[in-house]
Amino acid sequence: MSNNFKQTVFSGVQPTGNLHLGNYLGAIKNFVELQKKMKCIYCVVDLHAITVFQDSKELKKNMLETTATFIACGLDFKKSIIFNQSSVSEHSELAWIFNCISRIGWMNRMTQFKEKAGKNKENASVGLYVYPNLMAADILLYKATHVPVGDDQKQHLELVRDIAQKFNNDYKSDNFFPIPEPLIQKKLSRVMSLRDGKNKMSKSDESEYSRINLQDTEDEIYKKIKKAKTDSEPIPSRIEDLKNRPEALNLINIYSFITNKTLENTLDSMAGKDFSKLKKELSDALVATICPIGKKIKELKKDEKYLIDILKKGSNKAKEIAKININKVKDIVGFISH
Ligand code: AQP
Repeated sequence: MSNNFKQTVFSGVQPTGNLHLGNYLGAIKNFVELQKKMKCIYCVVDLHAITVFQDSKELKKNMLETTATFIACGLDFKKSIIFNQSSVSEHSELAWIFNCISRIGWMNRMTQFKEKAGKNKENASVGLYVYPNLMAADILLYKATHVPVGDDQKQHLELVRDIAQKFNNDYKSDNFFPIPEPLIQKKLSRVMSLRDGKNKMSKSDESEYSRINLQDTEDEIYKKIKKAKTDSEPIPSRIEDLKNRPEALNLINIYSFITNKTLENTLDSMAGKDFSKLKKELSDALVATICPIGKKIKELKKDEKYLIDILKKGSNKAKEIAKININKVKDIVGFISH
């Protein structure tokens, strides 16, 4: 169904703190590749961020930092649209319409809400509960056909597809919204915590040692990898033998991805060795990849005006598309626009 649409990429990142290796390898690296071949729209999703309380000064700082990170990782604001979500009010308008399309049963199946709300579900914000409907609005407002995300967002993307389909069916406007395709890295779809290989690397993990931040110094990277949890077994020669060793698998996966090797190649060269050799090589590779990005982020952060200007220009471009599409949606729904 999406074949009739102009190929458009949309994705967002929350300005909720230091971006980390998981955000980079799982999502942003792919954003950079895609801008070489498709029209891309990348958004700093501040409306999503406030589903969990954010200090207003911190939020502003994080907005600029995320924008700086986009640029430092290689996004080109002349080629792609880079903007902040709250400055294009059509996101919220479409999200409301989708709140009325989406079903409570669908929301109740979302595992990320259950994880983030934890035991105290009654006290979670309503925004956190309907977060996936806003995500659907972000993507469909631009009739995006492709969405690069980490594996953790797969379920939300399926919901976006259901919402698009239901809107098209309910309003008998077949083919109005595309049914967007998730673009999930096959080789490394989920970077796991360095402290617990069963949980994803995440900004909100209390332990700094669970993640490599893109602004970490050389020393911090060496220290964190040295302390990364492994087990007492040596590196095996077969992938199957990593099945019940999540921390070992995570380090080997990151190493293979970042050095452009297959998992088999890594195991061939490392089998029988203990983790200290892999950790040393992994740290070297991470320092070579991450430190130049971190340095660039720190430089860019000094020029707030430049970063705000990028967001402003991007928002104006995004608004042009958003206005046209929201007016069509309003017409389909039966609203009278003035
Ligand atoms: N560990 C990860 N591995 C692969 N991809 C990941 N992403 C996040 N963590 C990993 C992908 O990064 C993009 C931006 O994520 P986000 O900031 O919008 O939200 P998130 O998924 O909630 O990220 P965090 O770091 O885990 O934040 P908190 O701690 O606040 O929940 C998305 O495409 C995501 O898939």
